[in-house]
Amino acid sequence: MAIAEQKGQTLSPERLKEFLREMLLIRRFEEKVEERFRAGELPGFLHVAIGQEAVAVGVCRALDDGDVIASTHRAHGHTLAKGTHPNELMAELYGKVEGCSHGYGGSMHLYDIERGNLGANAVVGGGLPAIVGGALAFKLRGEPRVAVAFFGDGATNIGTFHESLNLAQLWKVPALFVCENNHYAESTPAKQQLPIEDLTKRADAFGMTAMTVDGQDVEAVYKTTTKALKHARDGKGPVFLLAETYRFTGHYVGDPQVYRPKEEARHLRETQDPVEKLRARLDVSEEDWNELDAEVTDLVEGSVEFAKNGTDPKPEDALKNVYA
Ligand SMILES: Cc1ncc(C[n+]2csc(CCOP(=O)(O)OP(=O)(O)O)c2C)c(N)n1
Repeated sequence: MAIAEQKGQTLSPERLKEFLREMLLIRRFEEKVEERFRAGELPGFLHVAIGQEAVAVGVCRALDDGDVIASTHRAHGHTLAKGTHPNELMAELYGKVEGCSHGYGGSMHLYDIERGNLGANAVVGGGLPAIVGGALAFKLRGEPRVAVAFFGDGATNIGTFHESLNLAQLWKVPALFVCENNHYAESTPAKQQLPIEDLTKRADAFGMTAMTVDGQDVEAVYKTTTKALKHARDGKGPVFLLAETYRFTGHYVGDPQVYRPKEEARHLRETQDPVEKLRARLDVSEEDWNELDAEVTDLVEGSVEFAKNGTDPKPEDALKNVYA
């Protein structure tokens, strides 16, 4: 794609259609994962980010190849958007050697170093210190790269969040802190866990530049991220990017969601769906939509096949790669 388009402020309909395809791929992937998990095929614990796809795609599309990310327990979308093939991600969820973490990780420990994914984290706030370290390395080596941490609103209550922002700002490292404010931390609504409403005030406390964006609008996320990355890459220091978003499902697959009104998720799906919003804006015809949907659905079905035919890790290899 043309550099001017990649870095500029205008996105062509073709490029936006690529964003739509990617969001739809993440949506279909997570729907399938939820289905296979409920069927008892996937080990472990599962969090999907259905409703939050525009943040993953808008941020990751704005990155350069050398930039790195770290993610959270809700990591499938970030991982796909950073370039991991659905086959490798699905194989990881099935615990297979062919998975992106070779079957050692599962949903909450997705790694893909080759694609600049420094890993998902089951520990809330766990990715932020690694991102400060990565950004410090880029700065010390004089490399024009940015390190990006994804985390939720709940993570802004965690010590590592404050320590990371403090050092990042002090050292003026090229880091981007992307807060996906979906207004819940597990079952706890924002009002019961956050002492402030405007989370950019968290960044103010460190004198850090902050930006806010509608996390349901992928183009807006892309454009704001582009600005934030330029700031960081130009040596002006880290940026806190607040993306206002929503999760349409429970905290985890199986969550009975007794902590929120039954109609809330339905209402959010009807009014805040990032995929539907872009589809409407691009005025995608029924025929084009069906074609796009069939293509990504095939890819997802293929990833399940790939994963099921994968190799189970050997029990004797369980302690390989354990360093401490
Ligand atoms: C250090 C730590 N504390 C608590 C937990 C349990 N826990 C898992 S997810 C979660 C909520 C996190 O909320 P948020 O950061 O807003 O992310 P979201 O789930 O909304 O994506 C909590 C408290 C944990 N995994 N790690």
